[in-house]
Amino acid sequence: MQRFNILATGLFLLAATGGVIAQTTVEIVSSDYRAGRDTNFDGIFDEFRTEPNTEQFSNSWRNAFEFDLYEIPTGASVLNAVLTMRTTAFDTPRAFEVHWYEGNGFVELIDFARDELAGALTHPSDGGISHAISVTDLPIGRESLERWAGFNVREPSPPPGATFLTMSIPDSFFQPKLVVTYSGGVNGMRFNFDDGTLQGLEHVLSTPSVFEWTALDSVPLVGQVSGEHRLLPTPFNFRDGSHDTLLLRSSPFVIRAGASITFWLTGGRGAGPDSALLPQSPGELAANTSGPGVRAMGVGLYDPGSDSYVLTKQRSVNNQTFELLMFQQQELVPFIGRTLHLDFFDSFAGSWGWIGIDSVSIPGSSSLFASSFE
Ligand SMILES: [Ca+2]
Ligand SMILES: [Ca+2]
Ligand SMILES: [Ca+2]
Ligand SMILES: [Ca+2]
Repeated sequence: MQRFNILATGLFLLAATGGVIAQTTVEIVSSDYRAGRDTNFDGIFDEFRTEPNTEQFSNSWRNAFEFDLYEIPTGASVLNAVLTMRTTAFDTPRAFEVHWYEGNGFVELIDFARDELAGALTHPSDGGISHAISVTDLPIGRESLERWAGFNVREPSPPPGATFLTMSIPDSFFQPKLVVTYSGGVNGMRFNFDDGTLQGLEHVLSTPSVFEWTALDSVPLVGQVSGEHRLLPTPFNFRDGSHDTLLLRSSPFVIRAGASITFWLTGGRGAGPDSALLPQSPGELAANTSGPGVRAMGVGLYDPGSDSYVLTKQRSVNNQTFELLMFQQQELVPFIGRTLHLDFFDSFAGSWGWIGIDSVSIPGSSSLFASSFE
């Protein structure tokens, strides 16, 4: 599961000025991690590996993975960044390369062909070997790199007849990790719910029923993205049942250029392919899960001026795995400078009639709205 672990916060370093600079170190696991192959060696990657162990590279295969820099505030100074990974090989020694690119949260076929050398490594002897390379000099977490750091790994010249060089698979202990130590920076609005509260999100509809989203830490069926808490419908045993419509709203923020709004949802899609219409305004939502109006589950960018949703999203599938969804910076271009809210809504009941929420990030847009729950 993708997650962010704060290894150490509140470490203090005496600065040259005599002041004190807070340092934070985060260990980030890849948000996406896949293997891809160039089947005809023309430099264009053609297919993803579909087997569950996506770790093989060398020959025509490469691995790529992207890290979500969610925990690193906008404008922070990166003091140290180290990429760790583990390879296994026989027919050693083996020489391989790590290349860097600016990601977008998902590994796409084109990402396997990105060329910007971050480090050249050797796998010296038979068996499993852990590697660590410094990537501090890459623009990780700075203003120039919005949210995602991507890497691909390749073996340019595998020895003839050699067996594969492999990396530890996603979700395993030795999968690639990015460990970043930073100081400073300005947080936008971020919601991880790990203090057990809504962290300032507000139930908008006036009749908070016995059934509503709360920050839970003890539901074994559902994973988490950050920490131990995520918003789930409560009581969770009633998650598929009928209820008054839930509408949870952020405080206002200003859309800024070059920033995506991201959030992770678990649970259901909310409506079948033939009725996947999402509301164009909060007023279109049914008052409850059997009433007239739109019955849906998802997320909307709410414009109070027009009382409408300028963009909406829903999950793509029904399952308990958290899915990363986003309003990408390109989608947000028409709304730069506008003051909007982020809404989560659920007016849908039935099989997979629930959603859970974690790790919401609205990038630093205005210090007026800076997070107060760090
Ligand atoms: Ca090809
Ligand atoms: Ca990508
Ligand atoms: Ca959380
Ligand atoms: Ca529901």
